[in-house]
Amino acid sequence: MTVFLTIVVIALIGISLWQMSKILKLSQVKGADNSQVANDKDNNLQGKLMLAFVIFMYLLTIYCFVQYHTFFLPESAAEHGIEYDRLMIISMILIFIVQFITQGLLHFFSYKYRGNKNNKALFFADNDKLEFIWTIIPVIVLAGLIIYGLFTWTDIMNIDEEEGDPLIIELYAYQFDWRARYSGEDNVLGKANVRFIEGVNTLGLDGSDSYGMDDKIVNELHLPVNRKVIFKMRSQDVLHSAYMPFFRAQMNVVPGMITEFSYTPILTSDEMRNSEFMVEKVATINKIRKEKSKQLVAAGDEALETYEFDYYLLCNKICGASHYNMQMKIIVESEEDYNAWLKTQQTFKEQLSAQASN
Ligand SMILES: [Cu+2]
Repeated sequence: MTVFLTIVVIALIGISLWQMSKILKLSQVKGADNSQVANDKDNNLQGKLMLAFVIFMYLLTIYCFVQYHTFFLPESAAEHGIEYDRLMIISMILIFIVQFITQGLLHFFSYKYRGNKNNKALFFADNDKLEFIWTIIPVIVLAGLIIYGLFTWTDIMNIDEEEGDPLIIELYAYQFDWRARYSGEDNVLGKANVRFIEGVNTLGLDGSDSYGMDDKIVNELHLPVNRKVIFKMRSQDVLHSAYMPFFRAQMNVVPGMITEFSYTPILTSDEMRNSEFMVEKVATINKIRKEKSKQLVAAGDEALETYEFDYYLLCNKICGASHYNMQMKIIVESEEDYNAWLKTQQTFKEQLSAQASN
């Protein structure tokens, strides 16, 4: 309702301004310059505005980099992310250089050659050499960038299950949480279907498929460092998106089909926590939390907990009311720690018999 009223008020103000400008035009003194053609004074003003605009944009860009550079992600925690970041930075640098030169020239020439009654345009038909240069250089640069990008993309998206003893894990999304299913001793995920969902069988595993019996369903994703993981993603209800920014990974999770992504984690949670970038970032966050806690305590509320960094799997598709809170902790650890943790988790078969004995 407030939004509607605001729109109505803005529209009414607009209409009254328009009407006022009509009245002003009618009341203008005869003989004043009311021509629709720009005169030298208009051209001067517009030319200077063009120059001022590009200078403002450049200053804003520099300011944003200085002010917000801490919001960039740190080095990639997954192997393919190094290539991915390189492609990103090369593309960004190229775009920046080209835009800096072309936009600068565009606005500077608009200013320098702004309209003037005494100027006469020069007739200039064409210049083959110039046209050749400004066609061939972008063609070569863009083709190079596209080919490089395609190679990087193929490299990242190529999921080879035969290569390097990968760990197979299912990521299961539903409104509004995640589950991970480890494929167990046989490293093969059992078949599943939404129709089988019942009781402890929250992921709809097919009871007649023996591959599924040793599967382990958990709500915290543990990954051994330096081992390739293949994620097979399923959704129970709507479109979700598995987003792991520190691993440079994002893949849509689509009901009715299995999507895949694969990466090799190279930095453990501890290593990332102790990196220079993260130590500084966490210190800043905790400083803000401390300040906020003071206010909360003064108001009789509980103080905020001290923040500690952890990787998270997030949902990056607005999938409903609690989308913002759809997350699962990811712990990257040594092979031994991972194995020890996995041992403590119940298999699907154990879950079923626990349910039966209840
Ligand atoms: Cu979601």
